[in-house]
Amino acid sequence: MTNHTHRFRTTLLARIASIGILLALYGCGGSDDPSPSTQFTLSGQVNRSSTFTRTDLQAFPPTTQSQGPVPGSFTGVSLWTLLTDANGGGDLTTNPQVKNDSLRKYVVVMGSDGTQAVVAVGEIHPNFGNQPDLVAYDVNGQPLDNDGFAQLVVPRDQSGGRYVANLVRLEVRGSTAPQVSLGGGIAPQFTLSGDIKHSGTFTPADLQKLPTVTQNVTFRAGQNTVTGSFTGVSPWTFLTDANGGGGITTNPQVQNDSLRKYVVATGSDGYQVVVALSEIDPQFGNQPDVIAFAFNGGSLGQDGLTRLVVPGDTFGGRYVSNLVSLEVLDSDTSP
Ligand SMILES: Nc1nc2c(c(=O)[nH]1)N[C@H]1C(S)=C(S)[C@@H](COP(=O)(O)O)O[C@H]1N2
Ligand SMILES: [Mo]
Repeated sequence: MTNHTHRFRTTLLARIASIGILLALYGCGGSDDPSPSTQFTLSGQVNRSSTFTRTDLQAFPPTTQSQGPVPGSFTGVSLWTLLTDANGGGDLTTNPQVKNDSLRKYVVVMGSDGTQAVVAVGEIHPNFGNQPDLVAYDVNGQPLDNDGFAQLVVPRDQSGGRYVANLVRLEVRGSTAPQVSLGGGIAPQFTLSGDIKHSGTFTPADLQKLPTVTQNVTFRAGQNTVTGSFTGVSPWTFLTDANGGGGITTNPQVQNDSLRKYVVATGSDGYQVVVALSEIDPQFGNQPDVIAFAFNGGSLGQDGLTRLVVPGDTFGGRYVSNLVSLEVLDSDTSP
């Protein structure tokens, strides 16, 4: 080895070392880089805004999830418990004047590196989606370490995009406005609007230009149990297909795009629910929701011309009938 080469290598090593130090200082790159969080705040539509440390999280009954897209056995507190518990948790705000008010809410989960994901409250509500999402503080019996003191765990997602590490903030949002009566009755069409390339109005005839799907479902409505088959289009197809909205990116390289978005479905009576876009994104929740125009091969009757169908939910609260609006919103830009 000549001196020249040796000097070059030394310089190179020094540079690599200094880049390493810079990366360590600024925490650039993926979720395994430094700047681990040691606490997060829970705020927004909760009666108890507060800060949570590892010790605070350990005060809740622990729950463990070992299945899911990210390997490991995660232990933490159920996201539902954290948001709703009236003692240690957020004690989620609900307006009793608004039917199923909690279904209009969603939580924005934020990491120290700016990663952000939406979970709909309906998604984790035990009566509706009942998803076992966790705020984990241990993996395989050890603290998360580089993923911060706490990480969101969404065990039933297809991939790990919503496993936001280094949690710094959980914010509950949604409309607190009383249900506006839009008059009710049979809505002839619904409007697609918001963060979508092709806004417009849609009738069942428009939906029939898209591939149709049929889902056999059972859901509870009060004391009744409804069983039957709904036919319509998948809302994911509707939002991404050129014959529908066509405006949600499906590029797998920018998969985090959809994680910040949610859909507000409104009925002709002003009844409103939120579905996280990641719930219906095949890469994440992959839920088989339907924008239905037929029930058991016939009309929807007094449920109107179109109805949202959420087969994964136990109760029918998110089965918004007489759809008048589907709005795609971004948690970054619309509070
Ligand atoms: N537009 C509208 N859709 C709605 C509701 C409502 O009040 N308005 N109630 C929801 C609730 S709480 C339930 S349980 C189901 C009832 O479904 P069913 O009318 O088929 O029994 O509809 C859901 N869809
Ligand atoms: Mo209901």
